[in-house]
Amino acid sequence: MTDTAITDTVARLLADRPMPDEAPASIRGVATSEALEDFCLACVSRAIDDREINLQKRSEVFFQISGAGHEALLLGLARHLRPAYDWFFPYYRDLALVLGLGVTPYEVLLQALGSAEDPASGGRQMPAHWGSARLNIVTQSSPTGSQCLPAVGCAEAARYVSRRPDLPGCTARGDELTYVSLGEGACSEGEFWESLNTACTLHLPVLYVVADNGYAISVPTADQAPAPVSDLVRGFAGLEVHRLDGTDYWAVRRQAAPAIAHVRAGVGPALLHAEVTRPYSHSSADTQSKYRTADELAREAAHDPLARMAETLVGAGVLTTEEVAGVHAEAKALVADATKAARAAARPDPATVTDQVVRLPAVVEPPPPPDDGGPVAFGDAVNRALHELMAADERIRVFGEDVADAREALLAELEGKGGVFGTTHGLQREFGQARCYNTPLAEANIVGRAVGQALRGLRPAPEIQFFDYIWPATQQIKSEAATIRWRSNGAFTCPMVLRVPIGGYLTGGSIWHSQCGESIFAHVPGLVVAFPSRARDAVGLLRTAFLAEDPVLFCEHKHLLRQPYAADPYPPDDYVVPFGKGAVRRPGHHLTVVTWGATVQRSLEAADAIAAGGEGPEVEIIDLRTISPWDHDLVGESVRRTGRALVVHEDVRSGGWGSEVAAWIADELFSDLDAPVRRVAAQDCHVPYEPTLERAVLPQVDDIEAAARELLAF
Ligand SMILES: Cc1ncc(C[n+]2csc(CCOP(=O)(O)OP(=O)(O)O)c2C)c(N)n1
Ligand SMILES: [Mg+2]
Repeated sequence: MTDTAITDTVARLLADRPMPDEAPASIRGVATSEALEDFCLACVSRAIDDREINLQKRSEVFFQISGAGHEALLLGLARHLRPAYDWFFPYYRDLALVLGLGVTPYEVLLQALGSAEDPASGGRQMPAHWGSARLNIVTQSSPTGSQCLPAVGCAEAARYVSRRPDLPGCTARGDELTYVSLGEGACSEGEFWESLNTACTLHLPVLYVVADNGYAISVPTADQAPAPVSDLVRGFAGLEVHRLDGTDYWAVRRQAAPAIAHVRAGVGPALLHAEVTRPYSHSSADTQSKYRTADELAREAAHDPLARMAETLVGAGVLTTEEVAGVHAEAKALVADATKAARAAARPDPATVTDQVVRLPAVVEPPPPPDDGGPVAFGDAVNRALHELMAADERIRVFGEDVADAREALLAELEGKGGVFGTTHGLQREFGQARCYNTPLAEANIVGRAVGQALRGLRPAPEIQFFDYIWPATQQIKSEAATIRWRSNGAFTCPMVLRVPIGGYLTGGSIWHSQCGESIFAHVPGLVVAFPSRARDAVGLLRTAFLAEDPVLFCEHKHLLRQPYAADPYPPDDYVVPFGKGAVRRPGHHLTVVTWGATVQRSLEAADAIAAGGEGPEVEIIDLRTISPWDHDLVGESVRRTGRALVVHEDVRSGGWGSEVAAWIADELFSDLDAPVRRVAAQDCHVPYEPTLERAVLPQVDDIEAAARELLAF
């Protein structure tokens, strides 16, 4: 069973069952042989569910969620889709689809049993979280609806790549489509609607499949929306919409074929809204008799897709009733064999559990570049670096709100916008609209589409306009981008450089344009957080970020963009800054200050005041440059020497990244310390508008100086 392709699974079920001579060559327009094969697969799919439920009761499987009731729909669709050619973002109930695409029962059982050999996740993800790099089935996550925007990004990438066949690591067929499915409950998620917006605006080849089984766990459809989704979406220009009976295999075959051909032809997206059943409870954690009557379940059973398929095949003289029972029995035996084989497969090794969280690019920092040449402001340096990087790598695409210059037709006569801070100015003019473009005003859309493009090997560089507005994208950053490598055990990666202007000290920025909050993202495994304080480091870190195979949150402090002290001569081409490597910005031997971003300069000023021109103590200033990962070695070496540590940051104090740094110092360097570890940070408060109030909330030079003096005197 181990290496058996699914065609062999079907062949085994049909081996002793030649089709009777009198059987029709086709039934309702579908070749009888195909219908028979799909019936066998449907029985295998159901048998897998039954087996897993049984194994779950015996605590061999730790969770179960079934594909029961959805089989005819998914097998009917799989017939028109191309594994390893089209791209797939399935839902957890898509067991029959993945079987139809070529995932074997053995592979499904490997995941359910949590084996190391589970090709989807190596035992890391729950059952029904599909993923097969071999078949273009993208690693699945659990948040309902979060697959939609990456699917759109994937379709976008296919178009881009198919016109540039030489991009390294990227392939496209030209007429592949992107399949994305969800339940009617998940259609309530905003990301679904954001994705439709872009799929329609760009006429992308996305096939949406909504499997409507009437319930989202216990919530009936009527509680989700005012009308069925196929009615709700009718305002989307360019979306082809079909409603179908997903329990009728033959109806699915007939209706899906033209819709899929439409999508494949590149005319635009289509949405199939299919009614299906849910004979089993939502999952092993649910008991549907608590909210569905026996009558209702009995009525639904009359539409069970397996029973309907069997009825038609028997009616057409292809199978007898006894043979139907025989197929079920053999499917069960086949799944039992697969279970046996999967039980014998290797168990995961706990020592490997932190493998594939993130892989840092192996770059070595050259000696500091010469300090000659005219200073370039932080913001201009970022702009220049983006020009340089995009010229060298056609996989890089920059997109977000206002990042483009202007409408193409007006470029000759206008200066162009290029971002609210001007950091993307001229990119559209130089590289064209395909490489620098505006998105809808929707942050999840921006990052979700980047995820899909990254999965196809591109190097997307999405921009969030202000850190204060990053939150709608949090799910895509935290639950998608940051988990893709780990949850797929390295089968998929998500390289993207997510640039975001951050921070305050703006006098007038107020709560909605001044937040820091990098600690929230530094807390997320799988995400690199860079936070440079000067132009040279911004360029070096940006270069490294585009070498990474993982998502990088690249914080560009708004206050630093134009400050003369943050300007540097533009560094030479080979200047890169490794992730997790800090820099000593001021040597000293009496106290170590660990900081990053806009508080680096404030710490330097405080240190100068304390040194009093060589009369006072010397404070060492370490600029971490990336806070995840951060440079434990540099901090450790310094604090061992000085015996005193102060962590300074602009983010709020409680739970800020300073808590992590301070805790580490206390843990690791306790015996080297001559004073407690202190923090200077923003008050636990929002950033206010009025300048004296802003000063009171954000850490100032005086605050740093006072804390440092206190520690020095301890
Ligand atoms: C964002 C998010 N919220 C809640 C959940 C918990 N949850 C898992 S499945 C589900 C119901 C989904 O219903 P539907 O989309 O109709 O799919 P079905 O299970 O009926 O096939 C819920 C609420 C989740 N996984 N993700
Ligand atoms: Mg549902």
